[in-house]
Amino acid sequence: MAYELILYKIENGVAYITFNRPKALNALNSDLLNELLKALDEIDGDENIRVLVLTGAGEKAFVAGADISELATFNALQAKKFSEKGHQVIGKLQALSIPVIAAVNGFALGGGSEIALACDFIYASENARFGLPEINLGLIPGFGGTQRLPRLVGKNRAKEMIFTGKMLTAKDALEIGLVNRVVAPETLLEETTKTALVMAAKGKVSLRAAKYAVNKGMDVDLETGCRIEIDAFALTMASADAKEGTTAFLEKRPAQFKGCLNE
Ligand code: CO8
Repeated sequence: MAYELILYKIENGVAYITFNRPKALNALNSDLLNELLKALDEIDGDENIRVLVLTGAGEKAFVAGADISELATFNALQAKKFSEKGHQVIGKLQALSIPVIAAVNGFALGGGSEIALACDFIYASENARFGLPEINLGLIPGFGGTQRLPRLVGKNRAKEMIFTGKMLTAKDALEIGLVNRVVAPETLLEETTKTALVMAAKGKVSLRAAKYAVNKGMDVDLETGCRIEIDAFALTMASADAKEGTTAFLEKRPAQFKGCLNE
């Protein structure tokens, strides 16, 4: 499918989705959400893609939230449908079996922060700003922010952000563990790609099993989480990559994982 509101490319096993409405600071309207869902379906069905990177076009924004000009026209039922659509797309993003990095290059507000929160981790440029400003519009976050933010940064920090609508700088976001790294704007994609390529060269089964174990384990008690890890570990032992990885170690050579870039 041809995309108009996102840019989509694949390089060296890494897929890149760029939100591409820079004049509206990449705000999310229904058409953009539909395109994003399509692209995620494509990625889900392509076994050669190892990692996904999300970023925003232009220098000002990752995504400045849901498109307020569209939002303002909704009645409660339309708002419910739009929120459900957002949850569907962002749920799909979180459920991808491959690692996903958000490369946040400017404003990540409202739905933009909520997309970043559904990624496996976030790299931010020094000019990144994070916030859930819906309270300033007489609303609350509607794409998962009230749920994912407290799970990542803790209940009280999340409440402060949601109740005040204040934006965090990249430095603040790093301090509370919302982002993993802060880099100069001009190096953001390069640094993100470096990490993406490190992951892309790992065993496919083990990478997926690791993501599955962490994500599933976070939503259950420790004992159940450990059972999930045991089963996922056993699955990796059955893979050709485990055989290759352990053999390569014993033979004192780099592992050549099947289906990986270094194959
Ligand atoms: N929607 C639509 N247009 C936007 C948005 C947005 N979220 N953000 C910016 N724009 C547009 C502006 O209207 C402006 O357009 P124009 O040039 O035609 O006037 C252009 O982008 C540039 O913006 P500014 O001139 O405002 O740029 P500034 O640098 O002065 O300010 C800000 C940048 C601070 C980011 C400012 O634009 C802003 O506050 N934007 C709104 C941020 C916001 O409130 N986001 C949350 C939206 S609500 C949401 O995300 C809820 C998600 C769940 C929804 C569930 C629905 C049911």
